[in-house]
Amino acid sequence: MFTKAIVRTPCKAMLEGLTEAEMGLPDYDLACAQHQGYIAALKKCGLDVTVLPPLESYPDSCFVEDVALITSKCAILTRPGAPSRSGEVQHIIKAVEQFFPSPEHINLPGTIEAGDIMMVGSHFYIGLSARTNVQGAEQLIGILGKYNLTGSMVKMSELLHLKTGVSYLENNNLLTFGELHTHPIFDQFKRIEIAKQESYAANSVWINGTILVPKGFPDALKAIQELGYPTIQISMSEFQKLDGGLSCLSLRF
Ligand code: CIR
Repeated sequence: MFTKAIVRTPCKAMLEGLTEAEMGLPDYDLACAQHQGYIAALKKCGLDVTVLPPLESYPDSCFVEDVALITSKCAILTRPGAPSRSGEVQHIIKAVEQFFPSPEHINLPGTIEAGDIMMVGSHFYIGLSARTNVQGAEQLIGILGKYNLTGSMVKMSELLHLKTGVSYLENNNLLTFGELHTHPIFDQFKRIEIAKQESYAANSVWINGTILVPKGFPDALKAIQELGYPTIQISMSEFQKLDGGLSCLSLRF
């Protein structure tokens, strides 16, 4: 069970955030309203939410998931592979230290963005993407080992982050999209394939038995509900324009 979450309010500079989505610029006020809806959903799932202030110098800073990995046993500050995002890490340290006073670090030449990390029990799958490299993944696996946790690498070639195309819903259920649907490393899971036109919903989030699903993806929603999960739909359109999935907006632990 998770009890806490950390989020960061979007900044006005989010309009300059990294994106390959070609969906137009986000509407800042709508993004803030959607962010409020996201926080309300986290609270509804029983989480205590720490809300950090906007950081105008970092357009992508609301995507806090990428800058730290928080497990039940340790916290690890990452080293984003996107140069414009590397400075975000120093701004999350204080919030993380409130819960884990001595967080671990990933050091260059290693890079990791935690959108590339998927937790399955005590095991962590680490996607090798344009943002996360082998050195970063090796460092992370070494750190996890100190806490009796394990990790393995997942080669990827198409998606931004591992969790862009795969989400673990507990109970052996995995939402998958594209190259990750057929990836042999996930053979032991029950895989629920999300179609291309709804691929954004492959990033859905399990929180204490409920699945948060982005709004507007009816087939994905139905498939998740048919597995027996209660769901909460969240409007994410303004974050989708920045390639930001539902999981990216929070650290959950
Ligand atoms: C970026 O490209 O870094 C942001 N615009 C989106 C980050 C999405 N994060 C995630 O998937 N974990």
